[in-house]
Amino acid sequence: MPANLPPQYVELENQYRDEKDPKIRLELAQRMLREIPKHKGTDHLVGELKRKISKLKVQIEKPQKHGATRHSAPDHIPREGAGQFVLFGPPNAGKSSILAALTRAHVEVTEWPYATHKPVAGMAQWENVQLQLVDTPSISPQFCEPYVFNIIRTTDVAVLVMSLGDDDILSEYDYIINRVHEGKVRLRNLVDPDPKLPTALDVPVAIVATGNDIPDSDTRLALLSDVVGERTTIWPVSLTQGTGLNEFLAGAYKMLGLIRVYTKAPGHEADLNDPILLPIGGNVGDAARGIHKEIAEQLQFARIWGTSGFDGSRVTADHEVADGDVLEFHF
Ligand SMILES: Nc1nc2c(ncn2[C@@H]2O[C@H](COP(=O)(O)OP(=O)(O)OP(=O)(O)O)[C@@H](O)[C@H]2O)c(=O)[nH]1
Ligand SMILES: [Mg+2]
Repeated sequence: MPANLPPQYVELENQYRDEKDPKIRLELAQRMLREIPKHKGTDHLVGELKRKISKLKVQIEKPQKHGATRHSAPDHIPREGAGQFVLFGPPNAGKSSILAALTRAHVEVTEWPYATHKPVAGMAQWENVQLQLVDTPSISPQFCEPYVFNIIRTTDVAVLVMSLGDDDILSEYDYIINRVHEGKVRLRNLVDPDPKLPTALDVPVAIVATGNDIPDSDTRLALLSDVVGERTTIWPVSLTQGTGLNEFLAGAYKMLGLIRVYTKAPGHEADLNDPILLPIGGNVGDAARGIHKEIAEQLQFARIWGTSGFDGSRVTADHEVADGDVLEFHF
């Protein structure tokens, strides 16, 4: 086994080994595949992971014996786009309104609570990137679908949605954080670290505060900000006025820790609508692999244009790329 596996990978692998639920195992294996550095030394491991993923998919889709229909809880939403953001929180907070405003998904927005009873995914466009938003049934003392915790546990970023029209915003906040913790989801920075668990398994979390147009919303936002402090970001939005949504998408994208690079053919302009997404720290070889394995294998050098001062310089596969770089591959 190659020695240079990142700690996130090793931690995911430990969790994978202990996990019994095939759907969560599938999600973990897919995350491992994304974390693994792709080079000759890891080819074997990548192949093994892909085999595991195919097996798990077959296992999940296989109908049960005796002709029974499988009624499994919808606790796995396949990730699409640059990253997945699961919206969760108390009833009537505005989760479905956010999907209605930013995606084409069909969701039910109502004045009464508990309108959403199953998860719904939709794609939001931010600049030239697609972000997947997932609406979920609300969490409250009266009603809670335990599968929601599984959906939150395996997402890229969990987004707590709270309403600034809610007089009990602080007790709602406490309730949700504790309830999610009881559901065995560790929201990064919002709960004390568990010494028995690696912190890389904590789910990154941010907060969207809806109703920024409602009277006294400023006061409630100040109260919430005091409690949350520096632990995570709060994005105030108003769905009726359409404000704050772009800031939310920009910040959400930033939380994914990705960079965008573009490719061009010699003598042509780069297509700036079609980025290759790489984790921060990715190199020219990773970008080539983002298009096709063979391009990476046959690559001799690349020319690079970028904000960091490169203007068509020749670089090799191990050259680290920066956000916005344009690459021209030569074989
Ligand atoms: N004034 C105002 N109303 C909002 C805002 N966001 C949502 N609402 C209203 O709040 C109500 C609940 O919105 P939903 O999006 O259905 O809330 P939810 O969190 O999906 O609620 P359930 O799934 O039913 O528990 C609706 O009447 C929305 O129109 C906002 O920013 N400002
Ligand atoms: Mg809803």
